Formats: sequence, C-alpha cells, structure tokens
Amino acid sequence: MKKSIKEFALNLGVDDLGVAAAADYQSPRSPKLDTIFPGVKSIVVMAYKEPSSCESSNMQIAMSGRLDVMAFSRSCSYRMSRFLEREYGGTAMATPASYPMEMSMETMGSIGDVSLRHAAIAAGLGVFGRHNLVIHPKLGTRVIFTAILTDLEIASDSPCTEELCIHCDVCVEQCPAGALDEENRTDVGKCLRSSQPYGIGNSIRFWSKFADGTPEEKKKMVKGVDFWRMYQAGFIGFQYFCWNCMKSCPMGQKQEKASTQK
Ligand code: B12
Ligand code: SF4
Ligand code: SF4
Repeated sequence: MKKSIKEFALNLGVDDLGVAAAADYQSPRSPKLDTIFPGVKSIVVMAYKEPSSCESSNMQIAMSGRLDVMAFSRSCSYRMSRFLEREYGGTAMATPASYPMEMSMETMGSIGDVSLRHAAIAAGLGVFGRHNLVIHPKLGTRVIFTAILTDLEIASDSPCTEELCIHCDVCVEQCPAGALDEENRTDVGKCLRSSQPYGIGNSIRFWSKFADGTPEEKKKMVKGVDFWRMYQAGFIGFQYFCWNCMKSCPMGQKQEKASTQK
C-alpha cells in the first residue's frame, strides 16, 4: 500500500512523502491527534519544495511563491485524501499548511492543530536545525509540509538519523529580530513583529488607536499605507515579510537534481 501511496504523491508533483504511526507523533504543545480524529492510526506527510522566489527582496513575489505552494498543497491533500478513501476504504482528514488555525488567547494563534514539523520528523522526512525548522535530506530547509490523518494502518518510515544542520549559525545571524538567539526556541513575539508586520499585532494597535481617534484622524488612518497593507493581508491571509532563516540556510540552496524517490 505504501509504495502505491508514495507513487501517487510523486506523480502529483509532491517532492516527498513519509508515513508515521499516530503513536510516534509527539508534539508536547499541540492537541492530541484523537481530539481531531478518534480513529487515527497513521499520518501521511507530504513535502513540497519552497520556490526560489523566497530569495527575492520583493516581499510580494516571495509571498506569492508561498501562496503557490499552499494552493498546490491544498489540491494534493484533497487528491491524496480521496485516493486513500477510494482505493483503500480508509477515512482521511487533511490538515492545512498554515491556516485556518485556532485563534484563541490560550494558543495566541501560534499552535497548529497538527504540528507539521513534529509530524514530518516522525515520518522520517528530516530533523530539526538550529533555526527550529525541519531540514529535509534532499530539499534542505526550503520545504513546506501538509499532513493527512487516516485510520489506515500504513507501514511507518524510519526516522531520519542524519545530522543535517552544520551549525554554521548563519540563520541566527541573519534573523533581523534576534528571534533565534536562544537554542531550541523561536521567540514567537520577536519573529512575528518582523515576519508579519501587518499581522494581528499591528491590527490590534491600529484599531485601538482608531477607536480613540477624532473623525479627522480616522480618515487619515484609513488613507495610510498601514491600513492598505493590513487590508491586503486581510484577504490573502498571513503575509510574510521575512524568509531569512529559510533562505539563508545553506542546506537546500542548491537546486536538487536527484529525485527524492527512495
Ligand atoms: C504558528 C506558526 C508560526 C508562528 C509560531 C512559530 C512557532 N514557534 O511554532 C510564527 C508566525 C512565528 C511562524 C514563523 C515561521 N514559520 Co511557521 N508555522 C506555524 C504553524 C502554523 C504552527 C506551528 C506550531 O504548531 N507551533 C507550536 C509547537 C509545534 O511549537 P513548539 O512545540 O514550541 O516547538 C518549537 C520549539 O520548541 C522547537 N522545538 C521543538 N522540539 C524541538 C526539538 C529540537 C531538537 C529542536 C532543535 C527544536 C525543537 O521548534 C519549535 C519552534 O519554536 C506551522 C504549521 C503547522 N501546522 O505546524 C508553520 C510552520 C512551522 N512554519 C513554517 C515556516 C517556514 C515559517 C517561517 C520561516 C516563516 C515564513 N516566511 O515562512 C518562520 C520560521 C520561524 C522559525 N525559525 O521558527 C513551516 C516550517 C517548515 C520547515 N521546513 O520546518 C511550517 C511547518 C508550515 C508548513 N506547512 O510547512 N510560524
Ligand atoms: S522568519 Fe525572519 S524573523 Fe522569523 S525567525 Fe526566521 S529570520 Fe527570524
Ligand atoms: S543556517 Fe546553519 S546553523 Fe542554521 S539551520 Fe542551517 S545549517 Fe544549521
């Protein structure tokens, strides 16, 4: 079964696929998988190469590349879920690349329903690097994941045992926010202010100021660039303005020539 699932994914254009037994998924801060799907037995994780547009200093182009991967990954997740149900009679539930996600005071919008890094690691698709991102053996750091929860029992992949981070600390030096200074922890607040300057923090500041403003100040605020950028992020979703840890890591900068097929 595993071979044909992987073949199906690679034929869709997915870069790699790994499988983990649900019991091997361990993410201390994320919800238990059976709160999402009580019968879950396996997690199918798909890996997609981040486009080179992340190298551009034009943030619209960099983000557009991410939107492409996200749109593609949605289609692949849907098709893979249908394949698992149609071919093997399983139940399959796809989880998104980034959002929708729980937006509550408990999670502060920073915890996914399924932690895709922990899922990818359990499925043998890589290991954590100094930047707290998963490094894939062939795709390097430039990789994005989605996962499908299923009640099918599929043979798990063995964990990746290679040490892929070369401890050069380039990611730490290139982080404009100092969010990676402490090992094994990303300072979410610092990262967010740099990577999503028109995200929820700015939105709260903007609307709080707006609420206290005079009619003249309010008119001026909605004609300002801050509002325009928030307006755009409001309908495209999270809009990243920083890719430094992902693009500066030497792992994955070269275009991979060999197939990721095992
Ligand atoms: C919310 C979120 C964010 C938030 C919060 C990040 C955070 N601390 O978790 C913010 C906005 C800050 C963010 C930033 C980024 N994100 Co983000 N994000 C997510 C999201 C939606 C949920 C993450 C989550 O659940 N975190 C909560 C739990 C898992 O974190 P945690 O248990 O505290 O674990 C943290 C540490 O303890 C450490 N850690 C845990 N165990 C271990 C073990 C070892 C050995 C080590 C070294 C570290 C370590 O790693 C985590 C980092 O803080 C995921 C998608 C998803 N559903 O998983 C994408 C995701 C993690 N993001 C991703 C990316 C690429 C980014 C950015 C580069 C932004 C961009 N331009 O794309 C930055 C990178 C920041 C960084 N270097 O850590 C990718 C990572 C891909 C990869 N190759 O690993 C993901 C998986 C999206 C995807 N579909 O692929 N993100
Ligand atoms: S996305 Fe930017 S701000 Fe956030 S950790 Fe990476 S380099 Fe730092
Ligand atoms: S930039 Fe260097 S230290 Fe950072 S994750 Fe990549 S290899 Fe490791």
